[in-house]
Amino acid sequence: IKRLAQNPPKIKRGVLNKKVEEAKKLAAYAAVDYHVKDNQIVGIGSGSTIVHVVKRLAERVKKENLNVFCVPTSFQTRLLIQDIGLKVIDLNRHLEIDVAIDGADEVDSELNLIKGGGGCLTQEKIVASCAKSFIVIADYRKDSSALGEQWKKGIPVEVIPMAYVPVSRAIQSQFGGSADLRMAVSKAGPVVTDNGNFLLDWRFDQEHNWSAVNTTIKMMPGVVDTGLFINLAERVYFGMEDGTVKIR
Ligand code: ABF
Repeated sequence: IKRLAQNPPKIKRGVLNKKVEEAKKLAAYAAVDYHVKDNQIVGIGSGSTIVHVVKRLAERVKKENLNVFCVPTSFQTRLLIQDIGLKVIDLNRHLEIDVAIDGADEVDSELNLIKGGGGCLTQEKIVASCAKSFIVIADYRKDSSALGEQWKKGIPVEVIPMAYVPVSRAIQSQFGGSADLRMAVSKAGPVVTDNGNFLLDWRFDQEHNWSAVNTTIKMMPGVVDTGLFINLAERVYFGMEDGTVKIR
């Protein structure tokens, strides 16, 4: 037992990663194949699951000769779209998006989402709210009955840099838990979003009325937006461990 504890079998992580990656791909392909049609404006979210969306979309555009324009939700996604040869369009050119597809950090039984683990929540929420239909894709680990059950890193809140301390204190005093400045992996400084702002990660210690919490936090001076996506998602595709896709 001691030897096993010192040398844990390495295979397991590789197998898990492969399963998770396959689940992300399944969800992404299902969403692109069902929801994207010719002559559409498509919002493209951020994160690792979205990479599969971009690949599948590029495949379909080539094969079916589709005329699709993409609205990215982050700098990373813009590059991804451009590199693969898809057409990019900005919101100031086209106000209405036919369908937006994005990942999530956690999805509860009522399709409330925690997003922003990747730091792109504000642009993601803008694009989602301009879409006629907002579709979420995720692997099975994100499927939850109540927020906080699976995702332990807290709810991200994007703040104007000078406001991070007052906002953090206000969140903690009104709702408890701890709202901490997200630091870069190097610890050299805070993470800075595509919009030049900071992020707080609020680890809550009880269940809340998420719609009310979202509205209250959003009203705090200095808050740009929260990673709570309430009443936005129309449908969620979960890629499952057994190779199926679960739709909620
Ligand atoms: C974005 O990417 C985020 O809102 C969410 O934080 C994250 C999900 O990442 P991944 O697809 O890599 O799990 O959609």
